[in-house]
Amino acid sequence: MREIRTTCAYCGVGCGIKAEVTGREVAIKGDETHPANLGKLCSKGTHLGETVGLEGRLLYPEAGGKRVTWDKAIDRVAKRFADTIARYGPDSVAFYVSGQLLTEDYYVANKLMKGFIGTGNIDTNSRLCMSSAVAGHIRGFGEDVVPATYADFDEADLIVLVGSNTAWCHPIVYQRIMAARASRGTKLVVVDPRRTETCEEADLHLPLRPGSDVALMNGLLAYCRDKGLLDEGYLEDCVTTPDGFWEKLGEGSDLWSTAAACDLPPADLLAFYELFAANPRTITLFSQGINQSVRGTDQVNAILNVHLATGRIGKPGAAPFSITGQPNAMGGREVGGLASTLAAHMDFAPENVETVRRFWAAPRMASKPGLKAVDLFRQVREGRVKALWIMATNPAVSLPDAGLVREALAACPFVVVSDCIADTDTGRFAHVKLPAAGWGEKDGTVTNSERLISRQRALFPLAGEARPDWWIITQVAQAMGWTEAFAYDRPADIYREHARLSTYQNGGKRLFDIGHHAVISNPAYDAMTPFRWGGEGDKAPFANGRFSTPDGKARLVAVEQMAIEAPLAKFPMTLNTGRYRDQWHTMTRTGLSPKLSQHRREPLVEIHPADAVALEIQADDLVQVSTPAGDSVFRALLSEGQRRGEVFTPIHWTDRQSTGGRTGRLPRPLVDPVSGQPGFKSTPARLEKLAPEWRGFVIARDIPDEIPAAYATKVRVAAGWLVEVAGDGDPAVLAKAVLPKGERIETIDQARGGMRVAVLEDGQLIAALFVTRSGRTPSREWLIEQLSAAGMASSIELLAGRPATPQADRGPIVCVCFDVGMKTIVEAIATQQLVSVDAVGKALSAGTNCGSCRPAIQRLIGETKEAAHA
Ligand SMILES: Nc1nc2c(c(=O)[nH]1)N[C@H]1C(S)=C(S)[C@@H](COP(=O)(O)OP(=O)(O)OC[C@H]3O[C@@H](n4cnc5c(=O)[nH]c(N)nc54)[C@H](O)[C@@H]3O)O[C@H]1N2
Ligand SMILES: Nc1nc2c(c(=O)[nH]1)N[C@H]1C(S)=C(S)[C@@H](COP(=O)(O)OP(=O)(O)OC[C@H]3O[C@@H](n4cnc5c(=O)[nH]c(N)nc54)[C@H](O)[C@@H]3O)O[C@H]1N2
Ligand code: SF4
Ligand SMILES: [Mo]
Repeated sequence: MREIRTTCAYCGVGCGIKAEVTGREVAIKGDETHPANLGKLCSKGTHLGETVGLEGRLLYPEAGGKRVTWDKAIDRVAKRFADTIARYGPDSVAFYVSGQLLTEDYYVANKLMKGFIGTGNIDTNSRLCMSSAVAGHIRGFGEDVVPATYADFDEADLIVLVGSNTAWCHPIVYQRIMAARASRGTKLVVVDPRRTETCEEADLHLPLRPGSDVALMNGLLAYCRDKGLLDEGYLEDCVTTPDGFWEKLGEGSDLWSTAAACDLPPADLLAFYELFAANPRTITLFSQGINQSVRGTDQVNAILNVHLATGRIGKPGAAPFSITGQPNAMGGREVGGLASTLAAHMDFAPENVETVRRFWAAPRMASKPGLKAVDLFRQVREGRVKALWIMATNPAVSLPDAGLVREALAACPFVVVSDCIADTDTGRFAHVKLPAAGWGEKDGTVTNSERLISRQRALFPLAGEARPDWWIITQVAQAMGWTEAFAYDRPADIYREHARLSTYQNGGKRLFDIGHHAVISNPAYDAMTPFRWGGEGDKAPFANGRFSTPDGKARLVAVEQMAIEAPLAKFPMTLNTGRYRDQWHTMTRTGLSPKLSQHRREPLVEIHPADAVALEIQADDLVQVSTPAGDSVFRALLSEGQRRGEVFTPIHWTDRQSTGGRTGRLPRPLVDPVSGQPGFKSTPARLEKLAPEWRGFVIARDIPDEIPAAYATKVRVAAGWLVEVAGDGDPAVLAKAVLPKGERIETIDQARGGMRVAVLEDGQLIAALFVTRSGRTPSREWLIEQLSAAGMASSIELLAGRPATPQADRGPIVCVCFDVGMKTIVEAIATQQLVSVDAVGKALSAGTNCGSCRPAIQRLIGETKEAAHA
């Protein structure tokens, strides 16, 4: 057993992990010495060990669907890119990369495209994620700098979460906020149209009208001015205020107009403003509810304006805080991996282009920004971009209007995909597939949300013929003739060059400067402990009131609330999209974990009960969601947490897991005019109840790729798969397609038009299918257990779907670490009069390991109390 310190594969919190490695197995623990998490891990980090096997991995290069050697694959990619460039010029090729690459991978991809191929056409999925924050920071501060750290949560008196489901998407940050609240009574306000689990502990939840955040923040700023809360000295010395800024702000920013614009009770709005007035130590944390909007950059600046004007920046516990999504979104920004930035926090100003050209000794420097993601794929579809290399992202699923993206990929003459997974929606369009090293095999650095650079270290040898992304990119660069410029032997070589560029002719112009690592030795790189760039010493960036603009002053940016799109006659509702607690994006990795698949077993559309009544939709009905871009089918979940007229769907399910639940098909390709970030959170939509003739489920050790059912969504369970299905016609067609050979027992329920089949091998259940036309289907849990249970159930039990002596029904699993179900928790709360999450933890252990389910337990305590009073 070896113990290796590394960082989590998933979110931008960037938790440190202590991995105990034995062969290809790993026990995952939180690293108590890592400043980001101090030993804690959420459900996804805790269960990383379930995702490091070789199942589904791409293990060797493929060209034209056939296995080839690395030499052949690299030669093919290099030749095709070189030919395309020779015939059509550098702008005819592009890279589309990812915040899930390591900084070293990212650096060489950016260098190859912008310095050697000679075009700005390298964009990243961070365009879909952070680009409005980047653009807002540059407008306000002159540089893309996040002026906060997690330690600020410990010192703030008020934390405002805007457009962030922190409890699910940044759980360890959420736990830190909860700890601060418990110890010093920090106030918490959540601004989100939906009532998410993040609202469970909040002092105030503002369910504002989607897209009205500028009005909310401008109203707050006007309130601060009227109450004399502006920091006049700071404004004078450190901030440039455009002419007419205050006059413009005054129009329509009074409390009543703001309340109307945001569709909020004026009393709630005032309560928020008063909390803000009373607590100068304020952190405003924001995320996709702000960024993913066609007015995202303005929304970011509306937040920055408030902090700048009240001097709540550069001080302990006071800052605007754009939290990042992907593990290395920040590292990508540092190397300049966006098409709109150049390198090392430099833009395309002619003197920067010259600086970087000289540093790289670049033969062919890009002199202007390249295509941003949505435009890039448009140009691919129109045939202007003819060779595309996609690394560590799944755009066939995750870009808006995924249907159009698929057309683009299908039409593109040459598509290369580097991924660690063999069969992804995007990989299906690849002419060449390159096997990338997976999380447990990679070696390099990542930067988290708070500018902390940490090492990610390899735990295992490379799987099959998989290779690190930096190696693949530099091999192609060398094959294209740039041997010396890409002659790196190890990630440390690349890191040193990146550090040198950050300091090269910088002279204090940019805060991103890690020049002290320009000559870091290989052993020191290997042993590197987390460190932060930005402020001087322990100080926050901008603590001295100097910003990265030519005159050193920050800038207020006049932003106006844009009119919000009125509902369309054909699409009267509004679709909002986002994440589930235990799945990561397109499920290529979390989807392998049976534990993580317990939290949500299907993609659900969340609807307000009153809307559901009007549409004659009941809980668990199948519902078709249609938008101007496309449609997909989801299971209905009625939720009081939705605003009326608005629905929510999760982004995770892909064609690999389902026929329904395909959120990616629904958003339109509309983007913010400054940042180019798509407005994923707001799409006109229509809902229709579907009435398939039958519905039910299949569980099986193995499931074929194609499932002949109108609706089918699959998730991993212990020892196999669970597929929820619905369809028309004879279900025997489905049974024939999905059930394996073996000893078969079955019943047909003529009255209800049902069918129940169990398939056994040596007396052990290997598959089962339950469908019904009008009746109920049994709970899935016991049957799932029978796939791996040693004790053999009787035929009668198997066809009933439950044991002869009934077990207590635990309900859906809430605590995945200790397998504690909802019904068990509710019963304990009621019978033992448990009033706190800790009390539930003492009684049942639930919530005492990773803590991700604590907000859910809190909600159950509230609901049980309410039910008792009703
Ligand atoms: N479990 C899990 N965690 C993740 C990820 C994951 O896939 N799964 N992905 C990571 C990544 S890359 C990212 S970018 C982050 C995203 O983290 P978050 O931004 O927290 O997650 P989302 O669910 O996309 O959206 C956040 C919230 O914005 C709200 N919202 C929608 N419209 C508006 C609006 O107009 N105004 C306001 N104020 N709010 C609005 C939504 O209702 C939603 O609850 O999560 C990271 N962490
Ligand atoms: N409707 C809607 N759409 C959205 C969003 C939304 O909120 N709503 N959110 C957007 C956001 S914020 C994001 S970040 C994107 C995420 O969307 P994607 O980036 O498309 O999602 P992932 O599933 O993370 O894709 C990563 C891919 O890289 C592979 N991979 C993992 N590690 C490595 C590696 O080290 N090397 C290589 N070469 N491959 C690797 C994985 O197997 C996977 O196929 O989705 C965006 N799309
Ligand atoms: S909060 Fe969870 S997913 Fe994010 S880095 Fe930490 S353990 Fe990983
Ligand atoms: Mo993201």
